[in-house]
Amino acid sequence: ASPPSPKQQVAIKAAEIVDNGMIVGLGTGSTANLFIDELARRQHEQQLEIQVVASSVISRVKAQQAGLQVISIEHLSHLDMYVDGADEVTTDMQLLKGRGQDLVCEKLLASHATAFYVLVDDSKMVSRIGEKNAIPIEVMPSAAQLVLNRLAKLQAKGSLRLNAAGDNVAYSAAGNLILDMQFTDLETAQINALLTVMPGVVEHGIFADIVKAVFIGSSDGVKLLQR
Ligand code: DER
Repeated sequence: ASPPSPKQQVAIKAAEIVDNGMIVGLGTGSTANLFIDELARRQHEQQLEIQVVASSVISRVKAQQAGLQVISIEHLSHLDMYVDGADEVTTDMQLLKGRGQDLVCEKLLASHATAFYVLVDDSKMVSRIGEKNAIPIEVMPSAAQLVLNRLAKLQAKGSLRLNAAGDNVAYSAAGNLILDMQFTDLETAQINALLTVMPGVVEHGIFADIVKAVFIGSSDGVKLLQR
């Protein structure tokens, strides 16, 4: 078989730190899928006794099909770890997420987990958040225009996310609309602070200071950023 790709290598590393008896949160996306596969492999090969909770329907279905024991978020007593991908990572471990449609649940589980681990390949590394992607801002549908107006006053530019066909707005898994916005003259910490308290904003893609470790896969192996 061909050697594991950088993304597979980080998924393997993350699956190795799962211990018996843990409740493990599953992220959403292509890297999270590789982690689910590795976790299922470990459970099968080493009779691991774990339970999992998923950040999306697609990850729940994948986990169930892989034979993992899925519990619902409503019944969570605690969450030992949450493992997910990201769209951008800085060397001081700030993240941008939300290119998918499950941001609300991803951040809920990431923030409540005892340990939040992020799996990326080195293409996701940036020197500042927002360098390569817009900031996803999930808004109450009725608040989209009000929030857009408010952000325009802060020189932010962007638009409502459309569906794949481009012929309608995209709704998130939580039933909200998503504004993809670029900010020019505000620091990440300022954007994070203003979005976190802005009425109408349900969630946003800046994950500041909640990551325990980032596994970075590249052609020369796996690097670890640790808090
Ligand atoms: O939606 C998200 O935040 C996901 O983590 C995602 O954007 C990362 O996906 P990938 O692992 O497929 O790159």
